[in-house]
Amino acid sequence: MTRAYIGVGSNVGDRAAFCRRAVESLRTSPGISVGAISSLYETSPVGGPPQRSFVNLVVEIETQVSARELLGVCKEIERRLGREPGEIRWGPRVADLDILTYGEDKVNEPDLEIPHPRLTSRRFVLIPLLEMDPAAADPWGARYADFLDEAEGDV
Ligand code: PH2
Ligand code: MG
Ligand code: MG
Repeated sequence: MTRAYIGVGSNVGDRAAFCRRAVESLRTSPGISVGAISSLYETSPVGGPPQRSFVNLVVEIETQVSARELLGVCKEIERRLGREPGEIRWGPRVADLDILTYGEDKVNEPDLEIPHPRLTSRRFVLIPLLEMDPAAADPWGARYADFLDEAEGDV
C-alpha cells in the first residue's frame, strides 16, 4: 500500500461540485481508498490566460495501483467529468487531477513527474497539503512548509 496525494482543481461551472465528484470517482476506483480530504479553497489562477478563479483541494489516498496506472485513472476521471483533449495549457478546465506525491517515489518521465514539478511553487496545492500534514516533506527531506513564502497565487 502506498500513500499518495492528489491535487484537484476546477474553474468551470459548479467548481466545488466537480471537485467533489472527482473525489467520489477516486473513492469508487478499484484499488484506491480515499483518506483525508482538505478543505475546499478558492484560489486565484496561476499561469495561463485571464480566467475565472479556481476551487482546489487535496485528497490523500492509499493505493495498490502503480503511479503509472494512477495517472491513467486520473486522466479517465477528468475525461468522464467532461474535460476535452487539446485545451489551452493552464487554461480553464472542469476538472484537473494531478498526482502530487506517491509514497517516497521519484519519477522523472516525459509525461509523469513525481513529486509534481510545480508542487513547491503553487500555494493552491501547498496550503491544502499542509492542512492535512503540516510536517510533509519531499523525498529529499525538504519540508513543504519552507516553500510557502516564495510560492505563487492567492488562496
Ligand atoms: N491549475 C493549473 C494552472 N493554474 N491555478 C489555480 N489557482 N488552481 C489550479 O488548479 C490551476 C491553476 C494547471 O493545471
Ligand atoms: Mg494541474
Ligand atoms: Mg493536470
